[in-house]
Amino acid sequence: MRIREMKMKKAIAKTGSLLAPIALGMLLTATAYAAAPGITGPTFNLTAQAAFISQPDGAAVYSWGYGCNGAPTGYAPAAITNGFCNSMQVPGPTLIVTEGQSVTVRLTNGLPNAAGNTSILFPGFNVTATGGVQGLLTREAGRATTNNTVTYTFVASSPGTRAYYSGTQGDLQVEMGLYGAIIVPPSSVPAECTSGSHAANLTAEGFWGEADFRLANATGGVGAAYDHPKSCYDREYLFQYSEMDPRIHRQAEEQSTKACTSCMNVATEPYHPAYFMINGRSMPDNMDPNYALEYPHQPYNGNPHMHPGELTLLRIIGTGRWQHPFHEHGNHVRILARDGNMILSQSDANSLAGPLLFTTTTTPGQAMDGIYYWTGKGLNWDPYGHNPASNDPNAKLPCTADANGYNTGAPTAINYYEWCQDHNKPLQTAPFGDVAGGSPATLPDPNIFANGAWFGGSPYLGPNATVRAVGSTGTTPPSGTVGNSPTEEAGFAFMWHSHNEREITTNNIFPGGMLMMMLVDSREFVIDESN
Ligand SMILES: [Cu+2]
Repeated sequence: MRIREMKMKKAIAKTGSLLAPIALGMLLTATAYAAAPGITGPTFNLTAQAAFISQPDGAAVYSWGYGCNGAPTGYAPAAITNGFCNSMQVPGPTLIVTEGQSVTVRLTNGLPNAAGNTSILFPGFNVTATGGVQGLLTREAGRATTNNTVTYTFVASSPGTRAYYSGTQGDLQVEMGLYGAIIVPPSSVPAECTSGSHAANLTAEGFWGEADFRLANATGGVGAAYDHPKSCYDREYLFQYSEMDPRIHRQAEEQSTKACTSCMNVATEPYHPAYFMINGRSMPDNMDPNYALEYPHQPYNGNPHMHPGELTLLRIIGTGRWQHPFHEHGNHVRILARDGNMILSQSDANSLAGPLLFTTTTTPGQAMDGIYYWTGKGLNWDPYGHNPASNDPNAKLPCTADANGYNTGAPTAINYYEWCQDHNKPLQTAPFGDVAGGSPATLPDPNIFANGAWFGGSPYLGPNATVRAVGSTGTTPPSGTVGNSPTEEAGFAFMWHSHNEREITTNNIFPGGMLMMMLVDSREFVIDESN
């Protein structure tokens, strides 16, 4: 897939299978955002249980997952107020603790008797396990009332993103869904994160009435992934990549009612996965909101948003058995850390030494943190469609280059962080909405869906962008597809997806699987991650 950018209105279609252009108006539903939601501790009472998770082809797949054993201490980020934590979910609850906290995780085994024991490994931490029964890799929650609960304690000794997963019969139990993430924000945020472009982004977000959805903001409005000034960030998202072979799940379901203990015998080879998931959901389900009630056992979505110039922290975990070559269109991703270890230059501890990745290829069990941003630099045309001849004041905004070439003088400007070298170079100069004259480019007719159902009728960002874009027949963009007011989303949609093309199907039907859209929104569009 090489869909460079498309223009679209609000978030995306929720549909059973294919995107049918004729149904576009019905497909456009409420906005759905992501952030990195989870539960707070430092004590967590978890259980491992069975339930059915849903797939966009209509399948209800028997799965195992960690969930909350009673109400959690709390939810984060605080700006999300509709959180829930049921007794089974895939992925398991994202555990959010602060660097230095002493963490206690109590796990009670609620799996079928035939499934046997279960456990949790916390790679990267020095764990003490008590209770339960001794297993191969750690102590496990057993089958008897006397050993049904195991307790893991450890100090969240360093910041970062890490995986947790079953340490019992991992080839079956991780496949069944027993995995999750633990996020440790640093105990304090470096001073550098409160100045410069981060302070300006904060000013801009506040000016446009935006809440802060970062986890590392205990002191208010600043974020850092690590105890390091090169790890400042403006937004964050957590993406856990996994796949499922429905044959394995079907056999586990068939044997789950056997009247015997630890007697399940499910072959985990040969392996033929048919579902490829981001945070436990396949596209387009992953574009529905966090905590959407139709997914009681899949509360987390995959639907990133950002404004130009913001540094977006990607917390990435490979949880399945396969590697997934995930491509973030729009820019490369600078890797900050792997498994909670920052990658710094050996000769200069102030410089990052992680690779700049085209695809952030996941490795089973490995976590990584990376920074992504988009500014429009290098397009060689003005993504805002500024044209000094226009009658529209929004098409005549100034762009004053800073030392790096960006318009950063006024954080509250709509075109904050515009790349000034391309200013006043609209793709289309005429017909240009309200302006007549010669033209280097004719835009496609927005009424013809050959451009794709997500083409919004304008190649420009921001208010009145659709007014400034006129198609070959002179028609205005079709209703229901235009983002024409500040309350309507009119961002550039960058397809983020696995480059293993079978992985962007759901049970072999395209589109589906590991596919989502990064929406780069104009500044005046308030990114609200709370619903
Ligand atoms: Cu791609």
